[in-house]
Amino acid sequence: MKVKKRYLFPADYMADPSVHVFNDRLYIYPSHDWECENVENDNGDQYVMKDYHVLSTDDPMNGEVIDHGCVLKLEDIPWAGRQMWDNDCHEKDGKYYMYFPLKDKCDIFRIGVAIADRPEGPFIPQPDPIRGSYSMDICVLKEGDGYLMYFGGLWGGQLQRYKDNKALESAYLPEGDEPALPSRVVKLTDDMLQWAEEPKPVQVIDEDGNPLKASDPHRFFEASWVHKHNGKYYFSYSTGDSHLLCYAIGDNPYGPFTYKGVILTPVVGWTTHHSIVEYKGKTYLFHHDSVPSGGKSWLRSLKVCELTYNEDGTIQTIDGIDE
Ligand code: FUB
Repeated sequence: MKVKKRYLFPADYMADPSVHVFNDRLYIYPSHDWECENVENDNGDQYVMKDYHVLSTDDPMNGEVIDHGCVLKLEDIPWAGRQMWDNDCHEKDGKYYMYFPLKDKCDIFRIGVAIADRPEGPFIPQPDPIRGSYSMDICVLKEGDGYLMYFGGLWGGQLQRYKDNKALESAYLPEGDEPALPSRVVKLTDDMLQWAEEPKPVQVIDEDGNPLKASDPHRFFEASWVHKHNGKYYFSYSTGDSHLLCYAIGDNPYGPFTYKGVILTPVVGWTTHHSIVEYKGKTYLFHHDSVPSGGKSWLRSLKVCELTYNEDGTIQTIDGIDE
């Protein structure tokens, strides 16, 4: 279905919005896209981001969107190599913890933590990444007194280089009828700075209880997001090379999640990436596309629209193309 959408921040190219409500206000934690001369490739070398901004608003469809400026940059991170991809942020005891994927000096994605006293930063990075961390695309969910981190992405996201949380000698991407590579979920330590356990796979299963196959265009690729609605957990994600945003529903934040459908059909641009948040009684889908840059996949623009549930809790599919 076609719905009214808004480009949230036309002044700059930003993508991968992670959105939370802090102090009754919506805070948007996007990636900050940069022009790049590299050839586009499956490794994502064209996504050369070097810093993060924070945006905020109290009316996503019509209100003013404030840019709080650059809150963290590559040169401030001691272990930095290149590429600051999708981050997320959460609050605990009045401190704000930003989790960001960044390649280290060996070109391996690790997950860093940076801390602020306010949701709009500035964020001060920890000297080292989370011990044992790997891959990218982070979402943090508050669950009771604790916090869960979801992460992982294929191809340039490097998830195929790991099995059982250990680096493989050679990357392995399942094919055909093999179960698709899953996203990962892990509890954070009380101080929010490390993983408190071994990450576990996030299973997306069909109505018969079988994991989605590697060849299924609806299987997980990257951009995990989890939100709650009517007591259920909604795990949503990008399918990458089939360019969809899909979702699955479960009773437990660790899964399994039963596949339910498509949230957003393909947009202009290779990537699609989102977050879903309830605010002032409405549910919003934040995402990005590459219409304003004339289709350059590495120059994306933030968008927002309302999302509608059916009575049975399923989500109405939104058209990614507006014209
Ligand atoms: O922005 C860089 C990467 O592109 C993200 O990490 C992916 O989710 C995709 O949007």
